[in-house]
Amino acid sequence: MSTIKGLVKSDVKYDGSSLRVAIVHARWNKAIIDSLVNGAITKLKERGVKESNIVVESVPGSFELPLACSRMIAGSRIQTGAASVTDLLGGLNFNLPGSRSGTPAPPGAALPPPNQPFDAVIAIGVLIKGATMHFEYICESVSHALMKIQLDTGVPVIFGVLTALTDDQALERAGLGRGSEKGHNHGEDWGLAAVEMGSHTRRWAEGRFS
Ligand code: RBF
Repeated sequence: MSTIKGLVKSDVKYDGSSLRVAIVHARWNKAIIDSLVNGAITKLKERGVKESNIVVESVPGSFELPLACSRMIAGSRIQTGAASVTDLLGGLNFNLPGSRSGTPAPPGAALPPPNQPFDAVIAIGVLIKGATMHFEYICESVSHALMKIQLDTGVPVIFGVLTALTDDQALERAGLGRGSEKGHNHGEDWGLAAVEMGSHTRRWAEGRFS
């Protein structure tokens, strides 16, 4: 029987060839995380995002995802010289030759290749309910914080956090189901969402609407 639930695929194949995307993932429940991250990367590449424009960072758990997203967005702006005073007050100091903060580069030091700010960030975590209230607190705070970051920065933050009540629920949403039904790897949807939202926000920033 057909279902009315779920994502309707877009008719448009968004072009990711000029986009730069960061993936930040937690390391809790790593086997599931790996599948989700791989699914996201596969779709980013399928849409033309260059391997050199895909940056992958990891943090211990999902609770750390919002800070990582926030600081990586700010850091990518500093790399391009597009940093605001707020970014700089955020305490970043990469000590890159040519960067505006940190120790001055020695004369003749090679400048790093110019990087563009991230067009989208995918935050990937797998939260599985345990015996205590940890699950509820982390789910709630992380989802609110990720939403806040995308609204505050204007950079799309793709919500790649599974909030599962059982191991099987999480496995099935990463295409790793233990039964005959393997499930769908939602990481693929997150890769596509990053390219779509990165393309939209660039267009909207130029005042172009469809
Ligand atoms: N992090 C996750 O990404 N997924 C989890 O399912 C998860 N469960 C946790 C359960 C407990 C009891 C604790 C203490 C932490 C858990 N974390 C989990 C880690 C959390 O996101 C964070 O990394 C740590 O609390 C350190 O800030």
